[in-house]
Amino acid sequence: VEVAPGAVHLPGWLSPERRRELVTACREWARGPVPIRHTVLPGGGVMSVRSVCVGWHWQPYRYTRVASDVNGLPVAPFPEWLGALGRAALAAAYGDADAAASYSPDTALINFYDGAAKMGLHQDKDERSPAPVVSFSIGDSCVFRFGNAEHRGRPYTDVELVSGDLFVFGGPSRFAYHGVPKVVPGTGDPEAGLARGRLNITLRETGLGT
Ligand code: MD3
Ligand code: FE
Repeated sequence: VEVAPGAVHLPGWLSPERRRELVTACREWARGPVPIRHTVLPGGGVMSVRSVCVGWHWQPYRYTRVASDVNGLPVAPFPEWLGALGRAALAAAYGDADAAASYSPDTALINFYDGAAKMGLHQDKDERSPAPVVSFSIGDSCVFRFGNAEHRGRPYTDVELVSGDLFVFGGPSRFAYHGVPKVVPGTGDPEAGLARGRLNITLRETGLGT
């Protein structure tokens, strides 16, 4: 389903096995070397979601190899299988296997939402590559708010994201404002290995090279 130019939603794209595999991997990454934590913003605000990265570490508002804002350790490497999953996702969303073959995400940002966590409308502008962002949702459903690239606020479209959904944001949608105004506790997928909360995994190309 194309929600906007370049923004494609494929409900249920992740198989139950893939969901479990991703939950298992995220549990491991959440333990370290850089533990999952609430990101502290430069102004002193604390994000309600908890986050952990692999490949490159996002700290507002740049990517680094070491988590100098957490414990100073290098983040876990970005695994080859996750890049392959990103290429498969892109091919499925855009129906273009050739374009997908050159997609080489080098960072994954993992966000965990408890029942009260939200994410305000923002743009993702810290990457130096125009490549698409691939997003996987697992666990509790949420309301995902998808806006426009011009300014924060209307017009926007609210989309329900359910466990197993794939969303790809490329082309004109890559720099659109977006956020998560709420999650809906108790709507998840215990089969995936997540008893509560919502997991979102985004794959990106930082454009930073090796
Ligand atoms: C549209 N995460 O990590 S995923 C983020 O559900 C983020 O955790 C949300 O926004 C989450 O930055 C939304 C969907 C998403 C991710 C990145 C995008 C949509 C996007 C980048 C550009 C445009
Ligand atoms: Fe974002």
